[in-house]
Amino acid sequence: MAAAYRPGLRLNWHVLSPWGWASRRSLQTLQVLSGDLGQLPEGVRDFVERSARLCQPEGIHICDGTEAENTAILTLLEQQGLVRKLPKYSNCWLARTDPKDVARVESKTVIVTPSQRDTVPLPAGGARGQLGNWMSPAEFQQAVDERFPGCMQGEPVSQWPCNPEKTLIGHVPDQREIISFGSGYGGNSLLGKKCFALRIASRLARDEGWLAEHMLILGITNPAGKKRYVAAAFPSACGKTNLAMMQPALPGWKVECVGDDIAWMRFDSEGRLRAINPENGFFGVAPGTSATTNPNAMATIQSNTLFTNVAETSDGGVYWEGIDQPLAPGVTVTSWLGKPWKPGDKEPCAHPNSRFCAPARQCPIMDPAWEAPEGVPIDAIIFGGRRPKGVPLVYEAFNWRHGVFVGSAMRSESTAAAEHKGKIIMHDPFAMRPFFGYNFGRYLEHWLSMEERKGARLPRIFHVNWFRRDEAGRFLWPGFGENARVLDWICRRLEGEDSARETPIGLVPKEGALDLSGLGAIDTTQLFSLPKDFWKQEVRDIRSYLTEQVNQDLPKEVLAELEALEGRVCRM
Ligand code: OXD
Ligand code: MN
Repeated sequence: MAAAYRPGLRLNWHVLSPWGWASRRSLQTLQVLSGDLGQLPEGVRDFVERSARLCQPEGIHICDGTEAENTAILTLLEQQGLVRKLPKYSNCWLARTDPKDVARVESKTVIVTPSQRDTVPLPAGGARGQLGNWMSPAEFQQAVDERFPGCMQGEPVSQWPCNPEKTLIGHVPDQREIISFGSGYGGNSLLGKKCFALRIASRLARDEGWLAEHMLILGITNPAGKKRYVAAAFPSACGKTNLAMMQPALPGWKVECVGDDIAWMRFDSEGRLRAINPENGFFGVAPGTSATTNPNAMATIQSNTLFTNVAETSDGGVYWEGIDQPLAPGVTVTSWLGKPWKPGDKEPCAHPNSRFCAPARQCPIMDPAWEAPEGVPIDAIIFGGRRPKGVPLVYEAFNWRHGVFVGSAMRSESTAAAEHKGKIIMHDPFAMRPFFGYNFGRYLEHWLSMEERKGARLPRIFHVNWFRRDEAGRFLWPGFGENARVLDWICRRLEGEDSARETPIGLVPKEGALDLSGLGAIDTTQLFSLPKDFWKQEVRDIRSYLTEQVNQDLPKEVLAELEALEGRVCRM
């Protein structure tokens, strides 16, 4: 199962499976530029031929995945001005996209099923659904017919071919198909990532009894040599990559990375939940990445890396907000928009969703088992979000069912990874809101059903928030490598340590149970405070979200957990 997705420097067809069209040009007139159609498995050949007839490219290149091919494609793209070599590093490249094609477009991402309710719950009172976009097969067929015929004809007119007005990312889970049009950016066009490994795979997982989740996977070893693996779900741009590659600030601890974005998990014959990372690389947000926040990512991206929409230095390097590297005297910066830029300018030099795409094997702390087909055993699942107020640094769910509720109630400040504007607190259940491949109510049922699996040893569930601020807006917790202190407490809880006290929202570290040695002043009272008014409002918000959005499909167990929380908060 491992390595289904191999991000690399390659061309993207943008089409995995067009379905239905009028044949315009016969294949005889199409040139196979490289490779042999006859050598392809029948189904693949059929797909290529149908796609070529539909899209009418000048020629067909059958990828062989070799380094020579990679180099040839890069050379071609360089000649065409689509990528630039970054001479400061080894085999690193910069691509600047059309400024209209810079992030996932959730509003144009659809799931196609015969019945709307198979894709999304029907919201109460005619409210606008926020848990995915459904399109009927007929409407989708029409959309495909409008977009694909002849779409590969002729020379591209811009440096970055895209069609923002017509962008459409379609998924047909019943056929396991993905059909993407009009965008060349990230999750819209790296179809193995969000489209397959989350949306289609979550549906496969439900049908087959496993889980496909928006989670990092890391191994953590304590000073005594005891190793545990945990999986953690945070919404986009909440520091998943930083946590997955963390350099623990606590002496003697070691973190090793299995993956930074997606986990496929299933129970093995002994009842242990085992996880694999289905990706082969990292596609991380560049701004904020530095030798302080993520030294392992910085080491990973020194070679064989494709950067998009970062700024470029005149000495052939990359630059972005928070890179924390002084510019050498005389070195100038060109922004992601190709304009001269200097520190202090109002506009950022890199797009907030600019990225690096690098092979995972280059990360200095990849776990020895990161490609093990049987996966690594998961002892804890951690949910989290960017919550400036009210939510404590860490708490543990009372049990699996409560943990599923905690996942359903996740919220976070919005991100630049998609098209959202401004900093609002958005609901993002299980960090999967943009990635559900089927009705979220049924997804909750699927999670709840794990409890009934015979012999399943369920991981414990935790919630973390590294982003709480004081009244002056300052972070209350240093984050990054210091988050190892929270993982330490989680590991001790897994060992059965009696180091938690009960609160209305879950179990938090007892006084003195969190190792804060050498950290300086930390206001633990504020960090763990549970303001009653905040939690009353939080419960109201969760209730209106779940009852409005999940409506008839909300499992009664989740509603019961919400009501239990409501009762505990009222008695606070
Ligand atoms: C990502 C995301 O990983 O948007 O790119 O979550
Ligand atoms: Mn992600």
